[in-house]
Amino acid sequence: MLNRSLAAAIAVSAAAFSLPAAAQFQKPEDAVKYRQSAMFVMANHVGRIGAMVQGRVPYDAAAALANAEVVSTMSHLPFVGFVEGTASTEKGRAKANIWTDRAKFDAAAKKMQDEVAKLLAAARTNSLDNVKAAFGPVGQACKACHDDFRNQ
Ligand code: ASC
Repeated sequence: MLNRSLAAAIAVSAAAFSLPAAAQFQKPEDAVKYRQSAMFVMANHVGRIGAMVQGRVPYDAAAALANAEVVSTMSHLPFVGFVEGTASTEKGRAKANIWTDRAKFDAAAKKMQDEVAKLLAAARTNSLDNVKAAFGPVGQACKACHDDFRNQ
């Protein structure tokens, strides 16, 4: 049976994890910086795979897999940074419809994550053809969300 202090500690951490995302950022600009940073790292590693897909650098199965793993991890990170009230400022391009059409935005994020998961699975096969086939839909998912929810 749980003793009282352990039960209290569990209750405290459960409350901490259920705090709104905004509570994780000291100021709105930090949320913007966080999501942009996550996107930047993700795009960099997508680009490294893209260079192999396009034949600009030789295919290296281990490197492709390592990059796909980073992309997969990063694909889950930006969204906690889309805190209410942090639409487009001079520092960001997030459109207000992210918050007025949140279900569509969340679905677009999920679509990207699903395509990234397929890219990771493809990278695990060590086949450039499989990576090539999975790469296009990742780019399309990135672009679709940017077209709808990012100022140009
Ligand atoms: C990338 C990147 C994007 C998408 C997009 C796909 O590598 O930084 O924003 O792919 O360009 O069209």
